[in-house]
Amino acid sequence: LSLLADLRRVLETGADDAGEIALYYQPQIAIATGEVVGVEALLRWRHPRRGMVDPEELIRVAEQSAVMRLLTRRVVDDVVEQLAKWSAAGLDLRAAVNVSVRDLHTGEIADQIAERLAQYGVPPSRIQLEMTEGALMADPRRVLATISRLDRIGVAIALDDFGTGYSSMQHLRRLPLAEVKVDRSFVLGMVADADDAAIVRSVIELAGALGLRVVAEGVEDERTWRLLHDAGCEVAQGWFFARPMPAEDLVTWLARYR
Ligand code: G
Ligand code: G
Ligand code: MN
Ligand code: NA
Repeated sequence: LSLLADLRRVLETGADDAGEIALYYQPQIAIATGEVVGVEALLRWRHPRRGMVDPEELIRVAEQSAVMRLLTRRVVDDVVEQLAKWSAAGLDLRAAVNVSVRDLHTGEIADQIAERLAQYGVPPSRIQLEMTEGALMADPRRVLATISRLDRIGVAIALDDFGTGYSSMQHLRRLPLAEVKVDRSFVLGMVADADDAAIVRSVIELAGALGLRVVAEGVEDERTWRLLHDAGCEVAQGWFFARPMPAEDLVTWLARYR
């Protein structure tokens, strides 16, 4: 549990001079036009002794305690500040931020996002939150209250890892969602497994019928990209285009991509 202690320390105000905690950004591409429509922010922790901490372990550790709130606060602050920097440089990107179950149990996150957006003069349409269906299992009423509040502020919500949870259809009907992200396990299997391909195609169709944007994550090769293109998927994200990268590298990547 010393990892938790280290995390608590590094998240204290002004304690991360070395920039141990950083956000990497992965581009999202509109399949029809090839345009970059946004980025997903993904947490990275370069631990001074352990090296790069596995992000899933980082989240698992943080989620066990109140540290998750500090971590999410840090992520939101960094992303909004980064959006303002990009905007000043003429890059009007949209960034998606992953949130955990607990982040949605109070309205605090909505207040914090609204405050930061106002402080940096960033429009709410520039930030989007990604939540998993697991968040809804724990305390559906409180989560619904929070995401309704975010929706009113103008912050869109995506349902992440879609297809891996329970009562997926109900969530799609009940929630003010803007986007569905097909879980990468299905996308990764598309080329080799007809069932995976069928699942992805039906999620694309369902999302379309419900007026939701659909993003396929985990696109690693051109054949998958083509299958998604032919299935009418709107947005793709994955190593085929780019791995998650530091903000500085993204600017270079974009310049070369265009
Ligand atoms: O980035 P991959 O890069 O390995 O991310 C691993 C897992 O960690 C994913 O499930 C992703 O959603 C989650 N994750 C990444 N960044 C964040 C974050 O800022 N907050 C939360 N809650 N989860 C994150
Ligand atoms: O759970 P969530 O969807 O938020 O997490 C996104 C995760 O997917 C991150 O860990 C990110 O590094 C990873 N990822 C992004 N693109 C690809 C890809 O093309 N292939 C694989 N295997 N993982 C990817
Ligand atoms: Mn995500
Ligand atoms: Na996902």
